[in-house]
Amino acid sequence: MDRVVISAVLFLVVLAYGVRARPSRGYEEYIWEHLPELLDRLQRLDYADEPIINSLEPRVVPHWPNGVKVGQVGGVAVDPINGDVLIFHRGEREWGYNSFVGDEFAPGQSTIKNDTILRLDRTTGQILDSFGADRFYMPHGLTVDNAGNIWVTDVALHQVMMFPRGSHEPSDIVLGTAMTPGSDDDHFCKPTDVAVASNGDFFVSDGYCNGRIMKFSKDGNLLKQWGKRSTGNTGPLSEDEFFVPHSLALIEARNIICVADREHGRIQCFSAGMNGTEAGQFVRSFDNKEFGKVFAIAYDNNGPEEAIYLVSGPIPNAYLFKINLNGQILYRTEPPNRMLGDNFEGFGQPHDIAVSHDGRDIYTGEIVPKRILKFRQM
Ligand SMILES: [Ca+2]
Repeated sequence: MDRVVISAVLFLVVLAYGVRARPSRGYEEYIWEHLPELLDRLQRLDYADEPIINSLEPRVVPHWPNGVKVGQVGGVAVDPINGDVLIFHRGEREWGYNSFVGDEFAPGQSTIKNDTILRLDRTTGQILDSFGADRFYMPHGLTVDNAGNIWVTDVALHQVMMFPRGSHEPSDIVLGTAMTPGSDDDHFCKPTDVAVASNGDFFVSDGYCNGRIMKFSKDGNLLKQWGKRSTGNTGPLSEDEFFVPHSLALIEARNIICVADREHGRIQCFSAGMNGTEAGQFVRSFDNKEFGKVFAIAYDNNGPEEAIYLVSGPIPNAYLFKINLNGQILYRTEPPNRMLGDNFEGFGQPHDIAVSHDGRDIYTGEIVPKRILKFRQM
């Protein structure tokens, strides 16, 4: 930045000298006449040293979704069929210290009375549909598969549910046992997210208290599971040791399932086991101290190179990152809250992230503040 300032000052000195050398002409006249070339020079003079990628940082779309009130946002996803934005939020419920007793949801709490699943118009932000009242206790992950079915996880129910496209009632495939945490084949413990392959096979990250990834057939039969809960040791981590596997991103073309290993602050990727290969083989890790905790990830193959978006947090290390598959950070950004009318800067606690199918728009859902943001990439 210093270089930029020094160069700009030098440029102005040269400019002033040039103006003095033409006493018969006014300063403004000279500027206007030469403005295009001056601007061009100014740009080429300094900014080559600045990371060009900065110009690609996304901008928050103000006033989207205008007037839509949400509670803590657990999940956000984009409907691949029409680009609608789906939200899974907690209404009046908040996840606090007394929400759970051990792994179990604290007794005496009712279902959330609000509609917890919202379908928003990607352009206007209008609510197009809403449902999911009086069913959930602590909404967490939300995923829309290629057929438009909506998958959710509830960490109080310890269950995974699927709502067929257009339906407000879940399908017969309800996995896990309601209100009963566990670590065997029929139980989850605060499951966090779902990823669905185009053949219907799906993955579940399980979860806050189990450190495992489970792969199911489209009929809900368990095909494979791997991973172990973090031991909390400070020694070297094994590749399949998770400390809150919190979000999934399936890169189907590469036969990879990536896991946001939240508390370890890393992304662990494994073979997805498509086309008869074995699932759960470690492939690679994205690990960078700059990430902090990795809350959620999303994959995008629209740009000149494939990318993974992630949201980190909580404050003061809450950012939206874009990285490429070499692990390079392409940008790190945060919302300009003053512009949005909030009284603090940046993210509070971003919880999920989704990207539109054309790669132009990024959506984030936050716990603090309770909001969803739309970012548009330039
Ligand atoms: Ca999601």
